[in-house]
Amino acid sequence: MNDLSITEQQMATAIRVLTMDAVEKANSGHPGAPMGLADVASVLYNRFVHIDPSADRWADRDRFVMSAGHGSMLVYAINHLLGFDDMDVSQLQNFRQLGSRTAGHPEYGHAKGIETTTGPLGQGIATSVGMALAERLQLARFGDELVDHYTYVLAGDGCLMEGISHEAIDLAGHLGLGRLIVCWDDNGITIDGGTELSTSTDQCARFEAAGWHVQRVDGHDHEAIAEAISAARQHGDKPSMIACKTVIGKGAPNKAGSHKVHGAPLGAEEIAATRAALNWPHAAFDIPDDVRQSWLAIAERGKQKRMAWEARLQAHPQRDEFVRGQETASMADLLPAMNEYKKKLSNEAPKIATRKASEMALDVLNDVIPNPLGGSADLTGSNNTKSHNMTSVTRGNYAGDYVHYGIREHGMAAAMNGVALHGGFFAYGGTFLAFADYNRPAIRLSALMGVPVAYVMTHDSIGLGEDGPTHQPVETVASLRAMPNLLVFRPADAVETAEAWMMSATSTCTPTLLCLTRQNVPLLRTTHVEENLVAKGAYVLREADGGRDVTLFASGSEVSLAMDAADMLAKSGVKAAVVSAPCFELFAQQDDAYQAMVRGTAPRVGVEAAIRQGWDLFLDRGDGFVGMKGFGASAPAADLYRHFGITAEAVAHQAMMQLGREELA
Ligand SMILES: Cc1ncc(C[n+]2csc(CCOP(=O)(O)OP(=O)(O)O)c2C)c(N)n1
Ligand SMILES: [Mg+2]
Repeated sequence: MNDLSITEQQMATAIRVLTMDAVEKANSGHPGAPMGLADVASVLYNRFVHIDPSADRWADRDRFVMSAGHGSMLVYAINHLLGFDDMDVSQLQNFRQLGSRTAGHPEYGHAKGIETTTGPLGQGIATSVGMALAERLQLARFGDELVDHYTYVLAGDGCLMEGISHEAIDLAGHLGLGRLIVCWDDNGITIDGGTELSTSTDQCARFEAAGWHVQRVDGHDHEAIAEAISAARQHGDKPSMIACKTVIGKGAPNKAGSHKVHGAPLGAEEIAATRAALNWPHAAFDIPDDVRQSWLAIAERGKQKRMAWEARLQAHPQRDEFVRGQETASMADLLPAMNEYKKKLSNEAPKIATRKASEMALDVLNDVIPNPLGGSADLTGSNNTKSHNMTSVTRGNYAGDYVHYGIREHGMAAAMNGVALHGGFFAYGGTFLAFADYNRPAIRLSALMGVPVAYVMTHDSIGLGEDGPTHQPVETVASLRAMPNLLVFRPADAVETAEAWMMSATSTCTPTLLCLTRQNVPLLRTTHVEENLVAKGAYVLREADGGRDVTLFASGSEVSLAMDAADMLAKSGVKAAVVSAPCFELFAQQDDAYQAMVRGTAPRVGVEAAIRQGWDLFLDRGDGFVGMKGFGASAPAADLYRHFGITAEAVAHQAMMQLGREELA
């Protein structure tokens, strides 16, 4: 054991030295956390973690999340030492440089072995809850022959101070995610100085109160760390938190323990002193063979474990089901049932809220896709997210497929990211659209990482009525449309809602967000077509016979207003086309000719019960817009639409103004 710990000490030293040298070379970065956590990480990897760098997506690998993402060099140093083929020494030497895989903060998809993007503090720990949840759910479906892994997290003071940590900890404790193990880097330091400047919380008590198993260790005592992790692993159905007392920047003789080592290079002098103190005579980026071999042995152990797992999978009666569950559903899988459903809708023309239409679409969809995982932040009955045969996930019933995330929008969104990153499930979750701001930092990471989760956001405008301006989105849709790599759908009727869900369920690297009405809307797509028109983002719903005098553009609940306005204009001899625009982002991806055809050359009027921002995709500066200019109010929906002047008459009137004509007939 002694020998082991001597080598392990050197394994930790390798992390420390690679970190300080890479940060020095980049003249930028955060040496403190990786140096302080080097012992915890070395023990964790050396004795517990099972991953195979030659098969980085192996489904039964342990998940490792560096929640304190500023400590990215810890991840890069480890992945380099483990022999990941995309993390050679040049990557470390180009830390934080354009085109390298070693981004300032670890980014999912930039390099193998990065399980999630971290950097916005608190996201990592909250995302890991979703990973640990997916692991429990998968275990319940396939058993421990196929599912036998842990989720390990390193989290700093910052992660635990962030509000999202409360939601994450509470949810994980409640659901009994026993294979989630969080090591807290209890170094008492953040950027401004000592943590006593800004917090007095007893973190251990806080985790205990949320139902976690809690231990405290000296984060530089390898045997104590190992014992704690062993105990955490064996601790039944409580998630575990290990408070690891560490010294930030450990190893740097003069700067360790100070906030000065948090986010600045050590400098040549301190680096030389650190080398001497650590008894590390090797040049920068030079790792002695025996140390490298010790790290590579971890990779080899993982490979053996992975190969044994592959053999079990091949022989497993649920093999095909397991493999299929790891993949996104294909459009071909959905088409037969969804086309039949669309046809039925066009025939029956139900006048229903799009949130209800969403539930009906999910009733069909969830029977076809292999692995839906629904949920809502305590608004199940309002978001209509629980489809007909879904059952609730509870502590002890992980066979369920519907998560009651509680009133934790932010935690829900991060957990959904974690579920998607873990694999095995198509995760969607609901709340009111106005509360998208409570989800937003995690939605942003869904988009940045390109994980295909789906957000079901109901009550999407003043059309929700009496709950008033606190609940009425006005700027929300525009702000979400501003986010790169997020598809925002605002379907007009039940058919468009079904089509939006088809796009959502088959999306592979783009999250989707459905904005759905509380109020009933008429069915506009009365002629069945197999083509998914929502896929084009916007399309001509009604062409003007004999050329357009004006084109009316609308999304969601306002499309029917535009149709009514077109009828009114017809009575005045004005030929109006109506364009339904359920997804701006998809429209922007269409070729120029298609966009030009849809936009037309006639004067235009846009209508949406929201602000105009973003509508320049369809409208020119001089074109008209009927929408909101400020916050809404509390009243029945019909009164609000009249009060704020979002009516068919107003749209028709605006069209007449565009044409320089005074009065409607
Ligand atoms: C949401 C968010 N807010 C602020 C920051 C900027 N920031 C990066 S690290 C840090 C301090 C983190 O302290 P701690 O987790 O204790 O890390 P340590 O100093 O111990 O490495 C802050 C405020 C951030 N990355 N994310
Ligand atoms: Mg700290």
